[in-house]
Amino acid sequence: MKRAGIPTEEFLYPGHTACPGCGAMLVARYALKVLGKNTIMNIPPCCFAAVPGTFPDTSLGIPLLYNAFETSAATASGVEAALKIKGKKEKINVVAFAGDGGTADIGIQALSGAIERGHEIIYICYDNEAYMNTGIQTSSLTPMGAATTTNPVGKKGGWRVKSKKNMMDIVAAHDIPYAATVNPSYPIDFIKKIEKAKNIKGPSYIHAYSVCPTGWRCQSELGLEIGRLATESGIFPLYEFENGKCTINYKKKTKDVLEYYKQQGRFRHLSEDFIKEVQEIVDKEWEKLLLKEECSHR
Ligand SMILES: Cc1ncc(C[n+]2csc(CCOP(=O)(O)OP(=O)(O)O)c2C)c(N)n1
Ligand code: SF4
Ligand SMILES: [Mg+2]
Repeated sequence: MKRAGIPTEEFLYPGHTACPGCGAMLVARYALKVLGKNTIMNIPPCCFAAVPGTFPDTSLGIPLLYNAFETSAATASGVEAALKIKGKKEKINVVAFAGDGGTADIGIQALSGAIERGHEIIYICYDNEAYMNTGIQTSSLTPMGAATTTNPVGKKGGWRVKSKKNMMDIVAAHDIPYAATVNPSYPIDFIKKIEKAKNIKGPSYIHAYSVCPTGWRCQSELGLEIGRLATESGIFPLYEFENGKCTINYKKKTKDVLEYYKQQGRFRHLSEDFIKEVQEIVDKEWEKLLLKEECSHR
């Protein structure tokens, strides 16, 4: 059953130990609402491995397999292959659910291999933009200007000066059947994309915006608002690759980087000039995305 376009059934129950306002919990909650009970989750070390609870208690209503940090996509591939060998008639969704560190850094080789082999798995990266579970260390998805414990602010700078790795482009370069960005601030778009990922033949990749009030030094009750700012500023655009075709799902770019950055303590040390530089990069990336869409639909 759906209410206002959102499935009403829950597979993530109260009682978990995530921080208030944790975006990863919303990402998992929405994804599981669509995927349902016939789902197996493969989870590497990350916040989401720590928060559902310790045996025999769990706030997850589906089976899960904990895997080594670098092996989420490989483990999910193995589960998918094993289910085939066992001749299971009913469709079981095999999901890898990993953080940005576990995806863009240590797990990238396993992810690349799984897509290349064509396993029917749904890989969800919840991107909270740092290694949060071990104390807010920089990952290759930490945004430009952010302070982390490995990029601490000092008199001469110290914060991260590089932009994020573009995971969507990396998976698209594998000719993946389906890849999409999702943001819990846009639940209907989120639900539709998980439905597509569930029904597509072969591997799919979901890149999920995931607010972390603890690591981003922002107010926990502002998570959804901050999420909207991320998309409305073009910092986290909503788009998808469907059999090579790129479609932007939200085209109003009405906010600027400053509005988004000033909500978060991890950016509070930045000068106006630095933020202008970030704005130029975001604008350029947005133009490139528009072109990608135009070219792929020709
Ligand atoms: C091989 C290996 N290296 C390091 C760790 C320590 N470790 C556990 S969770 C974690 C951080 C994970 O970061 P991310 O994937 O971004 O997920 P998040 O914690 O942010 O949710 C690290 C470094 C580990 N468990 N295994
Ligand atoms: S540190 Fe961040 S990602 Fe981890 S549980 Fe807390 S809010 Fe969620
Ligand atoms: Mg992370």
